[in-house]
Amino acid sequence: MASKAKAAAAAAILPHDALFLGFDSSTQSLKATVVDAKLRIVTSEIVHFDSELPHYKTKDGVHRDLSENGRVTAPALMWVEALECVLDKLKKRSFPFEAIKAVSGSGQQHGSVYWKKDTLNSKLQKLSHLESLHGQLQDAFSTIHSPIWMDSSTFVQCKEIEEALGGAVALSLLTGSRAHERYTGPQIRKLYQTQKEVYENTERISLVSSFMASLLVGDYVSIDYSDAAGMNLMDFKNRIWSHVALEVATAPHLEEKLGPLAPPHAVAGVINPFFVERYDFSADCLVIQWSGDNLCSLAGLALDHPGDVAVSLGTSDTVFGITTNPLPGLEGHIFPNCVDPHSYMVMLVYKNGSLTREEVRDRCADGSWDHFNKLLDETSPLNDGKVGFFYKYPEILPPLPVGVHRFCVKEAESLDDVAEAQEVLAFDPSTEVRSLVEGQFLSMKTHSQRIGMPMPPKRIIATGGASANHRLLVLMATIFGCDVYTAQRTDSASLGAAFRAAHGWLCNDQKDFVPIASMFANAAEDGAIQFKLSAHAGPNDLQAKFAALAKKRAELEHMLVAKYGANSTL
Ligand code: XUL
Repeated sequence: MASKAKAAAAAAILPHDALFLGFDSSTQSLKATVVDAKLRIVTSEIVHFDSELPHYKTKDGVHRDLSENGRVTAPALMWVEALECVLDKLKKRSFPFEAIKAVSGSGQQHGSVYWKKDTLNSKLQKLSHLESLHGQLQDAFSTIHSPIWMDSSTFVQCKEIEEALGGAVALSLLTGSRAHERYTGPQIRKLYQTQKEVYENTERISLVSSFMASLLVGDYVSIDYSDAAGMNLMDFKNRIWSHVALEVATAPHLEEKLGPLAPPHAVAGVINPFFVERYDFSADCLVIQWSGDNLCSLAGLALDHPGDVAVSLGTSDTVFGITTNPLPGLEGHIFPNCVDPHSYMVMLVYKNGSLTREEVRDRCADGSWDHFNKLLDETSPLNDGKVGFFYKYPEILPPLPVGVHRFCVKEAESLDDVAEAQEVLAFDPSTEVRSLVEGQFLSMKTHSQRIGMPMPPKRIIATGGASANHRLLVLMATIFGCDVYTAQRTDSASLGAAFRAAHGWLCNDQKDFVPIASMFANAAEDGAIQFKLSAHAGPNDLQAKFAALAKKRAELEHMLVAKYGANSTL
């Protein structure tokens, strides 16, 4: 280890008896994960909203408004009660709260909470440990319906905001993303336009992350600048609110309702006496700024260098990674990295993930993954130039409607003109299966590069249900040209929040920013940041051929978007 790195690692030693608590306030549950000073998981606990807090009458943690297409909300008070509930569960197990040095958390991104006028003075700063938290805050919100990331009812506001800021690309260059219906700015604008009295009766707007942190501190906690990039409101390069995005494009007097921004590794405050009295937290336990769930997952998967990428193969497929050179445009999302002030997290979300793979499996492989894998083995990498686009659901990346498009690109490595690609109606089952999975990874590679990810990546950590399929990982390693590791834990967000609690505590202790990599360097061998090497980068010549095929596929995609493209902002 170089001496500078050695010094950093020495400074990054956590007190040996310290514990750090991370929460994940997600769509369906609130999870708590505790790690020790060597980053080993000590314990975890969870509260499921539907089954354990049934009086809020949520389904999958949310309320879908049947009277309004696309409206999805959740009751903020349920998240308050869940916090008490998860801590009560830990207390029942005699968990030693007094050993916790710092707490942080992860919140579902984009969701917003509207605090009613006078709540800070009359309620939040006056919490009594003799009464429940949710009892004291039941009248604290100007609307009990908090819009969340699943909401897609703000199409009109997205258009208005993009127009006000000079178009979708201009908005993306400023805020890191074009307007999206789930993003907080369009949600706030809609509230201002349709429920003006609620907007005017609001003294503070929090994200789910800063809301939960506010409960722990007993004061309004700033929005951190990583999660703030999911709002279409922040100048993401300078990490300051954009006056035009706020006041001109979204709603008047918004800046005073949002309060200041804070670095994600900063201390938000010390824990409120409510938690000291009720649960025996130490009075000097720090609350570190909470952040968005995807950002916390990046920390939980120990991505700590530019070129580190995570690919989650789930209901929707998500790709995120670290770069120092983000390229904002019409695709994807850019956020300041929550554990490194000098880099960014770029993220791509695909609607067609596992459910689309399952549709092809059911159609071509009798519903069997074994059969699906056998079909994959019957074809060779590059699929003889057979390329497919499979959209069981309207896709956002690229914006294309439901449909399947199949092409034969004669000789992938020698064809210069995609016009020579021939569209066909059907492939045989094994070609179909390979064109699906190769297509998904080729698309991820192309779009990652387009948004500024270094290519090839340094390494990929694969997560999500489909990462259990080794053949998919081998293909991923070949197409991206890097080693692929697996992390089977599904709680990277709460784990990342616990790591961030430790990291924030360290930065505060050192009175300076400490690179998280030096904290990871001191983790135990059996700590929570060990990953299994699952697939080696494929041979170079094959990687080069895939790079050529990726180019062809991108041209075909461009052609499809020009022909069928939906100008969707979902
Ligand atoms: C990201 C997004 C979701 C939420 C909920 O843009 O909308 O991933 O963060 O997990």
